[in-house]
Amino acid sequence: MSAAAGLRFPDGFRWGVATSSYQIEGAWNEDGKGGSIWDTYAHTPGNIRNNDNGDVANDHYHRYREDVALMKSIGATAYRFSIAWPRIFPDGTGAPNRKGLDFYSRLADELLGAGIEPFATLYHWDLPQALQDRHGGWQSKDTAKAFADYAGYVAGQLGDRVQHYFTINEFRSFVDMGHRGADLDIGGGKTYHVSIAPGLSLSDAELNQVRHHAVLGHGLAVQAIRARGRAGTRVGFAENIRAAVPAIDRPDYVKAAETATRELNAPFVTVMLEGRYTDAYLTNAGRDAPRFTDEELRTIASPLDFVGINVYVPDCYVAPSDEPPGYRVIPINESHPTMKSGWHIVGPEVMYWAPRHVRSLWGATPVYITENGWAASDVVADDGKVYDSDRVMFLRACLTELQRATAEGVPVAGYFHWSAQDNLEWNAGFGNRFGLIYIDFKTLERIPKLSAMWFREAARRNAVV
Ligand code: PNW
Repeated sequence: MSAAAGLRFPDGFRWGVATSSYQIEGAWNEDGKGGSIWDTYAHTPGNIRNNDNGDVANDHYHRYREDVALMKSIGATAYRFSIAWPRIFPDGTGAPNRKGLDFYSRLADELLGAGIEPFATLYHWDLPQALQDRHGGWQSKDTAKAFADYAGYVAGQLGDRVQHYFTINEFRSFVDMGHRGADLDIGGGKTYHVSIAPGLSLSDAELNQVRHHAVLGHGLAVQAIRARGRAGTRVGFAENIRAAVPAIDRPDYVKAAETATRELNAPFVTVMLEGRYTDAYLTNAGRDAPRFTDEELRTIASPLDFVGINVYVPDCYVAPSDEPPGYRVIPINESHPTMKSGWHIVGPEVMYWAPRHVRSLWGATPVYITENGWAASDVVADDGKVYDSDRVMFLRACLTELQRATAEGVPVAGYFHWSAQDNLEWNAGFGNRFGLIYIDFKTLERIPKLSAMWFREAARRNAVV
């Protein structure tokens, strides 16, 4: 027995894989589906590398049976997928489209039949275009209300088979990158600019208001799901938390990292778990602060059954400081390793610190790692196999850190790898591969990679291997 075989996870730990609707489904205009802001964005030349789009993508809409069988074969016990809002409400609101719902109903049945627990995300960025056109999408509170109606409807319809719901995936990504564009720190003082659908460039005040509407939509959806779901329905969010890593594991550094994490997440995680915007956030925003009521804050902080965090990268490394705000962000060396996507600074220790901070700051229990993954330039070798040794290295390093958190009592209930399969990596197109399963985007053939074998073995032993 290798030493690593001793790194076991708690009993009942979920070994999951994750995807999202626009990135894998295809069938963009079938069975009554309405257009989404991603259909519009991807159909506009120049927005996506190679002008790739999700019209066909992995054709998962037609191949979901094969995909569920593959997930089973690689040992997944849970699957986090997203529901495309415009399949259910083609116009955003109004009459539901039965055929759209039927797809997710069939998918849920297929998963349960394979012994895989379905976890549904209600919003993974494919907003009905009709809502963007009608009132500027998330710029309007009406979108938050429409989202709650849609979320409650789905929970009512699927709640007999789907128990776990994530309201919104990555508030920070879709709000900030979609409504402003974000400059990501890629080390050496350099930044990388990304912009995604709907591709707006709002003012500070407008952006802060969109952020507020997004967390309000989450809170309203939590209430709607509770009202219309079944007994046993559980709900939370899935946010790419900004986790600060203490440069050194020493109490003063850890305190600095916790302080930084609370402030860095002020517009999203912090307000959803505390029911207030931090003083520093409101002071810094000044006249551009969001407009809100106390009642809205209570809605935003509706009690949750779990917290989901997407963990890829350390947001920053910090040291203590005697000056306010009590921490100092350390510059990142230009030589610091990054993964293929460029914006991914490699730092597996964030997989320990992120859930630990969530517990120490907010006492949240349980925590799910709703995404973690590695972009690579995978190729098919002469023998027809895909040897993603770099992804295996990353997986082992991240799960070793996660196991350390669970061994110290941080309540992590499961891990979802991003992604089950290679897919449309938003504006980076099909070139940035994140899957455990390789997709040949010409033939749509699926090939489990070396990392899928690693995942299966880890899931089977419930341990780092
Ligand atoms: C997440 N960034 O997106 C999403 O939830 C997935 O849909 C996506 O495919 C996955 O991570 C891999 O990228 C992000 O630029 C996209 O900082 C970009 C950033 C972060 C998250």
